[in-house]
Amino acid sequence: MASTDLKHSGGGLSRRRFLQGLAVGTVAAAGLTSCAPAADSGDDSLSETGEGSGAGYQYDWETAEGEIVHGVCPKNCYDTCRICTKVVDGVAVQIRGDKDNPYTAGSPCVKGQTYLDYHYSEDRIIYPMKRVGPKGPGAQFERISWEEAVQTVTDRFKEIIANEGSEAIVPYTFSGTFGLINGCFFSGVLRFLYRMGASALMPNMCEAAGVAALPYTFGSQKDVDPEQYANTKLYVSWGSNLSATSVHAVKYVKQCIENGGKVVVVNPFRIPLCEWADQWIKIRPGTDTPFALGVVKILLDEGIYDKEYVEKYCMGLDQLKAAADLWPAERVAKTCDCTVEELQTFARTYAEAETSIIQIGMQVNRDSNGGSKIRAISFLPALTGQIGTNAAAGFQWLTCGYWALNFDNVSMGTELLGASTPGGGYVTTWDQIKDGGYKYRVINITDYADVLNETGRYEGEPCRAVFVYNGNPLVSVPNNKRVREGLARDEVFVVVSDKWYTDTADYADIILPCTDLLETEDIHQDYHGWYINHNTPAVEPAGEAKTNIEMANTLAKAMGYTDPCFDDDIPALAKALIEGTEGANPIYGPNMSYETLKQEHWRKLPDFVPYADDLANGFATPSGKIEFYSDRLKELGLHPVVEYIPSAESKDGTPDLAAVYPLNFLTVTSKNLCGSNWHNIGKIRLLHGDPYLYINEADAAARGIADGDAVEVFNDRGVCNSLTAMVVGDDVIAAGNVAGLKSAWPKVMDGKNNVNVTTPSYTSDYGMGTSFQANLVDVRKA
Ligand SMILES: Nc1nc2c(c(=O)[nH]1)N[C@H]1C(S)=C(S)[C@@H](COP(=O)(O)OP(=O)(O)OC[C@H]3O[C@@H](n4cnc5c(=O)[nH]c(N)nc54)[C@H](O)[C@@H]3O)O[C@H]1N2
Ligand SMILES: Nc1nc2c(c(=O)[nH]1)N[C@H]1C(S)=C(S)[C@@H](COP(=O)(O)OP(=O)(O)OC[C@H]3O[C@@H](n4cnc5c(=O)[nH]c(N)nc54)[C@H](O)[C@@H]3O)O[C@H]1N2
Ligand code: SF4
Ligand SMILES: [Mo]
Repeated sequence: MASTDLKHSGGGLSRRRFLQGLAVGTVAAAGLTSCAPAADSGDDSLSETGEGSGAGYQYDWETAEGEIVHGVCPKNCYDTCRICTKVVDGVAVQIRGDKDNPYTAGSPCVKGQTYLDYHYSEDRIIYPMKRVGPKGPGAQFERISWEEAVQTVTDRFKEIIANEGSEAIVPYTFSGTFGLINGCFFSGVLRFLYRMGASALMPNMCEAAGVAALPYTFGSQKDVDPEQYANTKLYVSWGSNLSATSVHAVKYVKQCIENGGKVVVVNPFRIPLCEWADQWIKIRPGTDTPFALGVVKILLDEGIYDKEYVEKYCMGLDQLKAAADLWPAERVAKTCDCTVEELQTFARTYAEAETSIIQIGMQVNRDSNGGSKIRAISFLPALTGQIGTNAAAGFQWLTCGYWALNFDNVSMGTELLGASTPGGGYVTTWDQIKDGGYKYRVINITDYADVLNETGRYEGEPCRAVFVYNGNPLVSVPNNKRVREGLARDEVFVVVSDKWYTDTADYADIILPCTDLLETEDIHQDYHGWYINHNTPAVEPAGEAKTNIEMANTLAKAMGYTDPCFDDDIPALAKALIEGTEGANPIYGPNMSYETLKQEHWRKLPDFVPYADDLANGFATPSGKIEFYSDRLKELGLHPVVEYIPSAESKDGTPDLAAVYPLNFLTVTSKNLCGSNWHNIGKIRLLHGDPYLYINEADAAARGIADGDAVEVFNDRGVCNSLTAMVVGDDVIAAGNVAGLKSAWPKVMDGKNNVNVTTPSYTSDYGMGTSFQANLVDVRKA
């Protein structure tokens, strides 16, 4: 069987239409609430394969017979939509939002509305496959049995373990499903990998710098409930774009405005929310630290901070003042490409607000100085007494921290690996990893190109097999040309578990078919909202698809591992995850168990004020206070308050490089994809349209580039040749910066490279995360 034909058919969309789909630029405010009711999903003009009812079944939700099954969208998306599937005679016939859930009521996003197309797609891989012929684009596969697939994989793994050692088996996993059992962070699949002694992967692709930074200030991380955006007096969107990343949260920002609240945006690139904002500060990328310190200086100099609160609950004010004194307004304006007035207006608006929430986007932390940025921002709500004083005050970064479940029961890291899954938390240096008690080599996803090619930090450390599940490294990982070279090496045996012939799967020796949300039981935590959810499978797995847990248990047994843990099924793992947490964590509410969650489908944390307990009992920092000054940071060789170290590629940090490659390349999230998911699905491919490069008119003119020209974005790492110039004014992006969307599949774009051939693999200052945004390029007409 040939690899799926994915010829691009996304042309023909008008520029206006595309802008609407992308939700950038001059979009009417009404277009922001992109969470349309289900009835709007049948826009025939977008339909390639007809309306998405499973197997062509004609349904009427209200009257049709059938069973309604409660589920959750498992994608790596802020919203974690609660959805209901109607099932008739074993066939899923329609998907809707769970109307009882206020957050995602009504409907999933437009992508979620295509889940039935997705599920029943003829392109889906539902049988094990082996490659016949060469690796790479155009690879051919033929169907084999699970027995043959498992035998081939385990024979090769055993051979590698005997010859090069178990650590030469290198996993790649990230966010295909975000289920806690079948996902990547603490999943049951890790038991198999840890038992084998494979390299242990730090899954630090996304949020590691910020997760590491916030506890240095607050001792823990307690984000506000996004439903409280509606009730706050000032909502600050700081390097975020909910219109793309969390369509269901936009309504709460709208309610904030309707309730008389103000909105401020801090972002180098225009987002739809700018239409509604009282102020938009078009900050230069990478310079959030000096901007935040400039705000601190104004608050302190003008005495417009909460003195009583700071005196009582914070420590290190003098040292903070010294750090902020380096940033008088004129210097900030010059460094951040804003005006003194903009900075002052922001500072005073922020200080005056009775309540405020800073919603920090994740892109801010994907920078070599990303942890410092998040730490600098964290001082603002502390200075203004917004921490622990009101449910609608504080910050929002990501809420996973609340779900202190028994993750180690699921991964068995402590037993099998010697320590729990590496990554996130306080892990800031390789020394901490070395001292962490791991029995096997730890690798960082940030360095994946080096791991595969045995270069850099991994010089001389063999990579002989790659085991990919829940991820698409050839789309998502930085420095992608080198990732492709690594996967192409003859001596690297590649196993991919997926349901699509992704660019990565074209390098697979063996493909193992995985299930999707309609077929997979799991527990899902929100990471923006305050919900925990259970997904009930609605239908039987297609063909011979297996859940990740079934796959891992099958492989483990074939390796000869007789440990009883490989008999655990998903319900057993779900019980082990949740059991005992009621006592351990009272915020779950009464009777929290696997059984009750299964019956209730989802549960929200009870109302409470984040950090109110800390105000009463002390913060979980060494001093018990909010720490503007941290000895722990000093011990790690980092500035104990915070300092501006320019991004690893930037005008301030690397002027010589900037003379050759003068443009900051922002690679941001698409409303129409989730990670790389959906780019191969006809309707969504049409919505996503041709990928654009947003370029300021001055930069375009200097390069002889006209609107609509095919362009190449390049640096020493590679050439991204899939983009078309969208020439825009200062009202979208300033000269010196260009922006494109992340996560496009090369094979959907006639094999052209996506943005990640240009992106670097620097490690962020805190947490060893990625640095996608520290990326200097130039652009030329193709
Ligand atoms: N539709 C959809 N939703 C998703 C996802 C998806 O793929 N599709 N992915 C999910 C995942 S995995 C994640 S991590 C989140 C992504 O969430 P984010 O990373 O927050 O989303 P982005 O839109 O990529 O980036 C937000 C904004 O940061 C700005 N920005 C870039 N650099 C800087 C900087 O240095 N300073 C400041 N202040 N702003 C900067 C960009 O211009 C952009 O508008 O979204 C989640 N939700
Ligand atoms: N340039 C640039 N690149 C970026 C970013 C950026 O800001 N800029 N952001 C990064 C971020 S924040 C993220 S989160 C990553 C996302 O990076 P990845 O997690 O690698 O990418 P996904 O597209 O989410 O990969 C999901 C794959 O898993 C498969 N899958 C889905 N469900 C299952 C399942 O149940 N089992 C198995 N075995 N497979 C399954 C899907 O079909 C899909 O092919 O991208 C990163 N890439
Ligand atoms: S991708 Fe996000 S918004 Fe869309 S259905 Fe899934 S969870 Fe909801
Ligand atoms: Mo992410």
